[in-house]
Amino acid sequence: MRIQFLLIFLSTTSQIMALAGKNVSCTQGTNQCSVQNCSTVPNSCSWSLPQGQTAPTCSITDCSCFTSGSAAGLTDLVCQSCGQNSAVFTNIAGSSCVASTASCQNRGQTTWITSDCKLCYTTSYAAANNQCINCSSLSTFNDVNCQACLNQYANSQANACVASTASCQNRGQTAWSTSDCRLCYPTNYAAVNNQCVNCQATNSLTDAICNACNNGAGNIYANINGTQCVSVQCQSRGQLAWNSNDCATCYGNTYAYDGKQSCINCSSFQQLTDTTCQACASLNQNKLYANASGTACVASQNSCNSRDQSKPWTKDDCQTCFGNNYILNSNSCQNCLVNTQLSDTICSLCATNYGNKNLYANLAGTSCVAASASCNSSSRGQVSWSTADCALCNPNAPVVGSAGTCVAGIQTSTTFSNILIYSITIIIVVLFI
Ligand SMILES: *[C@@H]1O[C@H](CO)[C@@H](O)[C@H](O)[C@H]1NC(C)=O
Ligand SMILES: *[C@@H]1O[C@H](CO)[C@@H](O)[C@H](O)[C@H]1NC(C)=O
Ligand SMILES: *[C@@H]1O[C@H](CO)[C@@H](O)[C@H](O)[C@H]1NC(C)=O
Ligand SMILES: *[C@@H]1O[C@H](CO)[C@@H](O)[C@H](O)[C@H]1NC(C)=O
Ligand SMILES: *[C@@H]1O[C@H](CO)[C@@H](O)[C@H](O)[C@H]1NC(C)=O
Ligand SMILES: *[C@@H]1O[C@H](CO)[C@@H](O)[C@H](O)[C@H]1NC(C)=O
Ligand SMILES: CC(=O)N[C@H]1CO[C@H](CO)[C@@H](O)[C@@H]1O
Repeated sequence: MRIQFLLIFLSTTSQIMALAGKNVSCTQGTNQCSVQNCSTVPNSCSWSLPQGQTAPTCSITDCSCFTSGSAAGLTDLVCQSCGQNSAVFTNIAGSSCVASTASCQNRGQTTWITSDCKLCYTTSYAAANNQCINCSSLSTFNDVNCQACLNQYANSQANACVASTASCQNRGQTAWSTSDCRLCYPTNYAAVNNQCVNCQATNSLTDAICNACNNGAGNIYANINGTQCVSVQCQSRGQLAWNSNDCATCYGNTYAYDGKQSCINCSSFQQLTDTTCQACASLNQNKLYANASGTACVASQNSCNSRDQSKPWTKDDCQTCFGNNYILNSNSCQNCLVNTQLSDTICSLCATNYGNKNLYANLAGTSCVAASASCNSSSRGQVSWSTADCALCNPNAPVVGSAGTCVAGIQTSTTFSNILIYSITIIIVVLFI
């Protein structure tokens, strides 16, 4: 009974003593402590004039009218009256009294600091540019926000905060490291000459880039055109001798080692030599020799351009090396398409080659003609001349003369001019008589 009474007494006393709000200053010039003169209050709270005081000093009548942390409608004035210790400002939501260094709702000139942001908003907030930002829903990724929220930096694409050792965007004096490049850039980057370079690049690659991108192991050299990282020295070959594998790796798979000191493009069709063609043989269906113009490797039996005496020419090689208009004539290749020094032998071989009947050289040796026998009288033997053969063999003597040989048709006109001279002579004689 006694104990029960004591408890009731104590609790009643403590309520009376602890729950009356502290005295605060409301609007001057009236005797009333009211919502109008002080501030709004949470639902079941009210202002009152403390005993022995005169307005504008007022206090919250009973601070148990709200529970900090789950209230609604708190004001700084309510918190000044009821807040515990230095929790004299309402948070932004008006749900609890907090011990920020200045008002949350009426900040005035006081700069925001992260600790106040966390008290005034929630712990996911931080101060950036004198504002509180919600780090849980960051949408602007810049260095200021990333520093405020995570003590990090915005990546180069500004779509995430990253733990680089310095800013990605305003690097200042801090040298780039490959680890920072990888954090700051979207794909696989590496630091080369204090810059971040893209390891996925397919142009302008150098040995330094390939080395950095592959951490000094594996494909640490750039190929010749800088499109790929490869395992052998290409751009910085120095005195190192080439071989066919390295030529293909460095220059591309149409390249082969020329056997001397360089790599050659086996798909090129210029200034080819036997050496070139032999170096390229495995890439070129074993066409071992350069043709006569050096514009193709061909499958002749022997060299086209420097054939030694012990390797006689064949008709096939003549054509492979020089072209289909060539025939073999006493161990040399003869072009049928010439207009000088043609002989019956040449014409006959060319006629066979072309499948025509121009078996004989004309008298001047300038073309092959389809005469019925040689144009050379000593070779012609017993075959008598016809007008057709005369015309074909020698356009200047297209007629068969009385001696059975070809003669110039002009003989007729010679006769005519003789007649003319006779006639004129006769006329002159007559005139003088
Ligand atoms: C408010 O002021 C009155 C009169 O001066 C005083 O008796 C009372 O203790 C004060 N209340 C508080 C909580 O300080
Ligand atoms: C902060 O952002 C998170 C995530 O979007 C959200 O759930 C939370 O409500 C935000 N906080 C405030 C106070 O708006
Ligand atoms: C660059 O070289 C590679 C071989 O290393 C080759 O495959 C590629 O075709 C070359 N690209 C150009 C543009 O020359
Ligand atoms: C090799 O030569 C061919 C023909 O000239 C050319 O098309 C090709 O681009 C060359 N290859 C390289 C890698 O230069
Ligand atoms: C060499 O070969 C090329 C390609 O077949 C051809 O165009 C050229 O006419 C040839 N040159 C000779 C002299 O035959
Ligand atoms: C004609 O043929 C003879 C014997 O075959 C030869 O000696 C002579 O050089 C030839 N004359 C011409 C112009 O080809
Ligand atoms: C200055 C001021 O706002 N005074 C007001 C105090 O509250 C009463 C009513 O509660 C108003 O009538 C006064 O105007």
